[in-house]
Amino acid sequence: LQSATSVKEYTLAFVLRNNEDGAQILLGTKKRGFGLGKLIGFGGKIEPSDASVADAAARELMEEANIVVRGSDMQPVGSLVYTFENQPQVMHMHVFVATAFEGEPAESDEMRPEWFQCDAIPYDDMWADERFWLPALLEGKTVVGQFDFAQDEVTIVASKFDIA
Ligand code: 6OG
Repeated sequence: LQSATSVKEYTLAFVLRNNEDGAQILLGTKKRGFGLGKLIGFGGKIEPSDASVADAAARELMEEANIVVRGSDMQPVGSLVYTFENQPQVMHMHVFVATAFEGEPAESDEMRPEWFQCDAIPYDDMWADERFWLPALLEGKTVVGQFDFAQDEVTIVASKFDIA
């Protein structure tokens, strides 16, 4: 596994709901920047002004999907490190699940939100690591691990993760 010379902290939050169609997950198509065109959860860099990691996750959900989740309703469910070949900076992503929220998801400059059935998540449209751990999170489990990506941002060169 590739090692770090500097680490940037990120959040990633998945909002879940139950309706007459069954369990659903809120995902968004990334409209700009890193991961353009990919379907992902909502999140971004933790800012010095964020009071906590959970608050950072809540802020990103507000900015990107226009929904309100209280920091205390952000359930920490994962800690994942990403490296990219020939890139000394690594990402540390704090993963959350929220089942309580207020508001209707709405499109932002950065993301186009959409509800998906939890049993029909289009993993082919997501970062390649998600298929390995998101199903476990939907069963109430947690994940800790590392994924090393090639420069193409598609190929996973090495990985090590624990689901509990
Ligand atoms: P901004 O740079 O737009 O935040 N993210 C990843 N998520 C997964 N599952 N796999 C990856 O593989 C990822 N790389 C980044 C973290 C980017 C958002 O995308 C997530 C952030 O929530 C490398 O601010």
